[in-house]
Amino acid sequence: TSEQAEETILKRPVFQEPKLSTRVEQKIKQVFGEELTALQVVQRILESVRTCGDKACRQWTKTIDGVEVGDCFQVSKERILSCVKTVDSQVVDSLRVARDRVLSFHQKQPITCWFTSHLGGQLGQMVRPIEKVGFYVPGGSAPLPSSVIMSVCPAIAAGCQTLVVVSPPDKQTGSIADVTLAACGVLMELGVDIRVFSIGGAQAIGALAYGTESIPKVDKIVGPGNIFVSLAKKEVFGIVGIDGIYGPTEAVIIADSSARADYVAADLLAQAEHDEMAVPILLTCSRELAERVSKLLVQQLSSLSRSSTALHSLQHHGGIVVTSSLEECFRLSNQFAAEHVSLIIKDPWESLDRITNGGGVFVGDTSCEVLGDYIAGPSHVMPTGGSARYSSPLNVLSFVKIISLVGLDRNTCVNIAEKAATIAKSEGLTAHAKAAQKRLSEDDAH
Ligand code: HSO
Ligand code: ZN
Repeated sequence: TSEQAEETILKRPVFQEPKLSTRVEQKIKQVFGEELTALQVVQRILESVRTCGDKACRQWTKTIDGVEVGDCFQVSKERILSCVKTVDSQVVDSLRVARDRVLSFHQKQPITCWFTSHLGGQLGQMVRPIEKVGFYVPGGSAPLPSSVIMSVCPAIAAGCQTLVVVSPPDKQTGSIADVTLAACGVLMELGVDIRVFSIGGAQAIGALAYGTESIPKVDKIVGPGNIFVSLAKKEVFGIVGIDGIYGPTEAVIIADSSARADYVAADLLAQAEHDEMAVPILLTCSRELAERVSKLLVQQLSSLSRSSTALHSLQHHGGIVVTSSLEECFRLSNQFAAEHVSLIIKDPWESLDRITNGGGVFVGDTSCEVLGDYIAGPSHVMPTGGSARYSSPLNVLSFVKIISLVGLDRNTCVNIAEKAATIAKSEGLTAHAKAAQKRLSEDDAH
């Protein structure tokens, strides 16, 4: 019920460092020789990267990832382009279609310079791309070529010049997955220069924030990562910009009796297979739908390659909530502010006004989240953990700065200078007051 859900799956803890698994705790003890919190680990790594550059990066990559990097973290252009040729051509072609759609979507985003004369002279804004951007592409349990497309395309649309992709090398192969490199190659086909480095974790964030001998310092770091990456981004914020702090992925499906239960079950499972911590939630006013979905989840689960991950996510972080009305579904969904909100209801377009929070809204059963994950158009990097209450998915605005423009004419200057001087005096800033008052008479001696 709604009340139970509010107390359980929809209740978010205030952001706190999650408890580390015993495996990770043991690893920390082995690497550092003592028990440390995740934040302490991150602080040590960042400090060593700041002071020792590549040498520290090489050492952390060896001790943490178990990979020996040679002279250089950078993946050569030849290697990237060869992956475009060797990776399954249907995958590469699909990545090209995704690239074109995602780029085209972001090129349409209306972010413009504007000027107005109604306050005297010209006031307005100029828009300039952030020059250098670092993209963190997680390695983890699956290679994520889609994250390359979904993070970098909005930055290309914004006109950013230096694009630096970092991703952890795989333990077995010692390299970034071929398919992830192929995604970088597909973007390079557009004529943009992308530099790719085999480095992950907090050391990658440190390298991008401070710069090392081989890895360039950037102005902003974007993209999701594990808890160490997220804490590192928080730590370097200020030295560089960041897009946000991402937690486990979340989906809320709002469905009524008109929904196809098999679609709803499939969409919940797609979310659940990401991660044991992933959050798949169905909010419905139809008990009958809830029961059918519940049965189908069990049936569909058995055929999945990651069924144990999906089961854990469903059992511990997901659920089906039966509400008394559709209105109640929207209330709960807005309160939860999920990364993804799907509307599988009759006349979904009529309900858009009811949505106040959510990273992305997926309208109707032809717009399932999975299409958004890979190819629809908007970036799949969306706010999680309730941050959709105040932040947005990656988009062109994430990669530009607005520069305010003040170009007053003489008349306006004279009209408002006295008021400015008055406020300045109220602040006790007499130099400010004088600088304003000097503008009052044109024939003042210089
Ligand atoms: N649903 C994920 C994105 C993703 N899905 C990548 C598959 N690959 C977070 O929005
Ligand atoms: Zn997904």
